[in-house]
Amino acid sequence: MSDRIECLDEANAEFANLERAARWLAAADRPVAVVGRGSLRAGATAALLELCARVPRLRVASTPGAKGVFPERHPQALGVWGFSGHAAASEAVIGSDVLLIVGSRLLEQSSGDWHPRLLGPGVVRIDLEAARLMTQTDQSIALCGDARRLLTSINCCIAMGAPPAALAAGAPSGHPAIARFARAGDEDCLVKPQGLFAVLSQVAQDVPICTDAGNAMCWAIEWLVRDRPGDFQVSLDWGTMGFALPAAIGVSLARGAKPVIAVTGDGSMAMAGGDLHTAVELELPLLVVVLNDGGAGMVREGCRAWFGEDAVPSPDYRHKLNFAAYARAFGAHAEIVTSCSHFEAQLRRALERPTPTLFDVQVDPSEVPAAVRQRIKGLTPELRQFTSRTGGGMC
Ligand SMILES: Cc1ncc(C[n+]2csc(CCOP(=O)(O)OP(=O)(O)O)c2C)c(N)n1
Ligand SMILES: [Mg+2]
Repeated sequence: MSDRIECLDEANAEFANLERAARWLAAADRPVAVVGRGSLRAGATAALLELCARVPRLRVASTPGAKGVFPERHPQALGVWGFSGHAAASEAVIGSDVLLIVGSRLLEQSSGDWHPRLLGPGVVRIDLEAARLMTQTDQSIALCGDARRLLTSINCCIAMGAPPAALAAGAPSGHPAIARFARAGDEDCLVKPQGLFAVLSQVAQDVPICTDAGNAMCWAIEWLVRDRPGDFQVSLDWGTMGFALPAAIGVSLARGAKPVIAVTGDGSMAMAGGDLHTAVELELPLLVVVLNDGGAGMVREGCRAWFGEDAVPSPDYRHKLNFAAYARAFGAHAEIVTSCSHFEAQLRRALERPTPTLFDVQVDPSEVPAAVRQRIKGLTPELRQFTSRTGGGMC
């Protein structure tokens, strides 16, 4: 009997919290949702879209690893909050009056370096793990359980309440990277990575993409637009070089040998490229895009900031690798790419090919992702005394 009363008490408490969360969201002036990989696992996309329709002022940012769980071309999408994310998302999260956090562990990469805004006021946090939720106060609401179920319940509460608030003029504008695509071109036969990701966003809209540690990961989080949950895979916690190619083989097999794209660096490909042999043997329609910048790009600027021009070991390779020749030796089709227009044409063809294709893309090494530049600030001589970092590495 007491068990049943406890159960009823818990259900009543949850309902009161759901109702309060719904009231906060519906009445907010600047509501923002941060959606993490928990929403992906819960299959919460439809519930999030419904919430957006019911709360037209709501803007939605995803964490880097959950890119695509909320369609980035949606007018209420903010892009990515956290590591290598978008300034507009960061401003919106920090300036929000109600912040809904759905299924995120809020680690370094997904918390904006543990930004104090996440501690309240006006925070509604949904998580499957009770231990991750903060103690509830009158400034915050903690909801423990499946993200899809709880969001659906919030939607019901909003539906039972007042009609949705009017759309704030000019507020939602969609993913910030889309507006910049047109400006990212090529120069001097070297491909701008931003332009490359613009092409991937447009031509490979429905093709899953796995990205490696290194600059590929940063460019992708910032510049790739994803609209479907599960179409973006990245090893963020471990940041392991060599993740993308085997991950892409796994995703392709899991989806019935469908095309999948692995975006990797020349260093990562030198480490784990042998897996291309598996893709050739399995006759998978895999596309491997190697950002060939002649070195360990992600650590290049950091090394310079820390050790100067004569860093040992040098992040630049003495011998630029020829991955087209390497791929052909395995029996894959290969292209050397020196412009975005060439890449676009060849990408369309490769998507029709039933077997692996490798693109050896000659990227401009002088392009440094914003996230890397940001981190290097902590390595500059003036700031060295305040940092606990002991080397020039980025990861
Ligand atoms: C297994 C492993 N070793 C080392 C690192 C540290 N690390 C991160 S990025 C990077 C350089 C990656 O070079 P590349 O694959 O060419 O990518 P780029 O940044 O040049 O695009 C290194 C050494 C790591 N993350 N994982
Ligand atoms: Mg490289």
